[in-house]
Amino acid sequence: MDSSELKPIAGGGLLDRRLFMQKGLCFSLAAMAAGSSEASMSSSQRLPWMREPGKAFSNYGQPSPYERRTIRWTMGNEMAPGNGVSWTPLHDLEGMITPNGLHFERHHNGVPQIDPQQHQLLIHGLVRQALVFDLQDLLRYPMTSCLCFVECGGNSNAGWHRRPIQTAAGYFHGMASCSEWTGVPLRILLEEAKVKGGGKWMIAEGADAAAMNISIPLEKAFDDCILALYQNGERIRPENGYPLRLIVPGWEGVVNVKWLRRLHITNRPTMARNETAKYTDLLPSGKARQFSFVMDAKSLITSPSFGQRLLEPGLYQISGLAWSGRGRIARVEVSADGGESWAEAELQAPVLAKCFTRFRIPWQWEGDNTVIKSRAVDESGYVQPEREALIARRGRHGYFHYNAIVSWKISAQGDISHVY
Ligand SMILES: Nc1nc2c(c(=O)[nH]1)N[C@H]1C(S)=C(S)[C@@H](COP(=O)(O)O)O[C@H]1N2
Ligand SMILES: [Mo]
Repeated sequence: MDSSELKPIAGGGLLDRRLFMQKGLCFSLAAMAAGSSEASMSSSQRLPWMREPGKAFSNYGQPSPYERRTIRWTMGNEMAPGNGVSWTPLHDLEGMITPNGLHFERHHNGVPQIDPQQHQLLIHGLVRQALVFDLQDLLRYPMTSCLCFVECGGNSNAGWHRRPIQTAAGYFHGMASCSEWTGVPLRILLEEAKVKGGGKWMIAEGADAAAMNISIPLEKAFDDCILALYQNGERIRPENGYPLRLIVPGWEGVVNVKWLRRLHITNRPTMARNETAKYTDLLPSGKARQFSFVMDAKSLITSPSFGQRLLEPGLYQISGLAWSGRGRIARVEVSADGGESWAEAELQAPVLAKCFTRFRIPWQWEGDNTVIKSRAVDESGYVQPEREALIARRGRHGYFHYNAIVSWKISAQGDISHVY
């Protein structure tokens, strides 16, 4: 390959995003690997698993034992073990879908072990006809799928800390996961119940011991909410709401009520704990933002990122995730010189609304100290803010809804740390 093709298109060595797709681009590492695999093919050097029959079949697959470090990081509460969080290891994953066993978790009072035969959904309140469904009923309705993220409104909250937290990308931003959710469009059931004129809100309640509830405008319920029964093709995991969960695409996690048992149609919100004391943002004016449901655009470089190491100068692929509750990601820009210059990353198809979008860009690292970061722009024109801009807008009393640009510092030795 001719070296002029490796001419940077922005500072810090960012290369044209189409480069990886051009013929003739090969890493020198790839050539070395080919040599060694030839040697291992000779019969005298057959590795143990090539010499004897493998393991028998299994009823349910598990990851390779060599991948046992790709795990959720859990943080419980000693006083109330069922109240806590676990984070998706975004830094160890690729593509856009989160494996079910690695979907993040946020529970207020543990995971109920629900017998699906005894679970029911009630729709009542300001409706002409109150309705009760068991799962057998729901499974007969027409279904649809939505590939979308679920993100806790408290995700990335360490970004508000005065000093940059030093932790892996997923254990900082991984209260966000992305799945194919399949189930019955809520609109169908609401039309069956016939909402009365005054019905403007719905209060969704879970069957967990917290009986967690939250108010959702009916307009959204009629738009794209799903009563989800399946997650990435299989029935929803207990941790994520088995046997029935409300999916509210693009809106903060807490409205995606798990273990859904009741939808109460009302004329106003109920002012539940999670829409008053929590998930609201105290602004510099002294007023609080409330019902800030839509998750603003965010992006994050997952590779290279904190905890990984660049072993030597050379060609790398910067890869990360971007998403927006407002719709599709329009573009992601990457900087490899601390924000002096930016280049557009390649977006991996399909680019779907309210869904994780994978971005990539080739990068020639010369072995210098530098800062890499990404900036998402969504189809509404919203641009992911720098941290100072977010703080100027929201002040310093916030805890929720942090979506500022994330910067990783690369040292001349190739170590990676989190910086503001
Ligand atoms: N019934 C019920 N639904 C719930 C919760 C809960 O504790 N109980 N937690 C909420 C919060 S705050 C979030 S962020 C999401 C987390 O969904 P997950 O655990 O599937 O990732 O579920 C929401 N739905
Ligand atoms: Mo949440």
